[in-house]
Amino acid sequence: FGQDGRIKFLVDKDCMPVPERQDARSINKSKIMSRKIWLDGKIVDEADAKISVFDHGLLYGDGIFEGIRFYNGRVFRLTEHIERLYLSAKALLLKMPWTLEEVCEATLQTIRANGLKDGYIRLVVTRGIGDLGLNPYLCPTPSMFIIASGITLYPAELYENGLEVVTCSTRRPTPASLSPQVKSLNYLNNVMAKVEALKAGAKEGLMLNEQGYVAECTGDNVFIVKKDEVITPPVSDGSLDGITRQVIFELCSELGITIREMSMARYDIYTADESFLTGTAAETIPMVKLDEREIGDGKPGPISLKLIEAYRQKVRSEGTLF
Ligand code: PXG
Repeated sequence: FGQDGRIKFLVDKDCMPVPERQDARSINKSKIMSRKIWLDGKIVDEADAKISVFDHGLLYGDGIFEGIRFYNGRVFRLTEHIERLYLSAKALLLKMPWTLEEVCEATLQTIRANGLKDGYIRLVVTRGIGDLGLNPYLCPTPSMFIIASGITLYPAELYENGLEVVTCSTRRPTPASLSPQVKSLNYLNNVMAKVEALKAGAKEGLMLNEQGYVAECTGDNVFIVKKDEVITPPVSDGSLDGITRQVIFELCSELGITIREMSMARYDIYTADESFLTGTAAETIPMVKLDEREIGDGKPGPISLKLIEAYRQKVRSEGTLF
């Protein structure tokens, strides 16, 4: 564990992260042990936060999640995240046994129980306990658990120097299958794409849609800057309708920067002046290389840096107090 209490990862020669400590029991004995989890209405110790092996969230990936950050004693865009959770639930015919307000309050309660000021929330709703067999109607009650902890997607120096990204062969699924808007517990396309990127020595992977247009990265939305305009693919090209993406639209409008949506091919990123990625976990981070092509001069660009700074200020000054 680092000084911030988060698990630190070493990177092996294949660029596959391995826990610094392999023994899960030794991990459990350390300070992580003190984490409190909200589980179906109760705050319990991490060691007691258990889900049945017959839960369809585990058996079939039948469930949904949200990732939310809190900064400086405030949860950033709490309502938007919980609203998106409810939209995912609706798409999956998952009947939430709690109101939106109750889920917001449970989120705040979890943060308070862990005594944190800054961190990351993972909110998971599973279909619940059922029988073997896909039928979700045999699972009477969904389960919800909320973890308040930390998350570090990329090393700190990459926020200064920028990320190198490679294109993955794993595509974003077509909306004719499960919509990419649903934050479901089946993230295997993204996990496999991430593995491809890590195997190639990159920290992040670009995912295309079925037609070969840019959708997004494995956990972040993609933006380019060209001739002082900020451009991002429409969500209909296969990205998640990111909440951080939405904040970039707001910041551009506040700062007088032109922003628009446009379908893009990899060529558009290769030849852009600047590029950056956004996501709750990733926050805002410059992308300086794609598939060995330097983007612009290969350094974080001025408009990206301006937006990144504005984002940092916004997250620390807005949000739901807890
Ligand atoms: N695309 C995908 C596929 C995502 O999962 C984003 C874009 C960014 O959306 P927001 O709303 O966060 O701006 C996400 C969300 C992780 C992790 O552990 C990543 C996300 C969420 C939860 C966990 O890497 N990204």
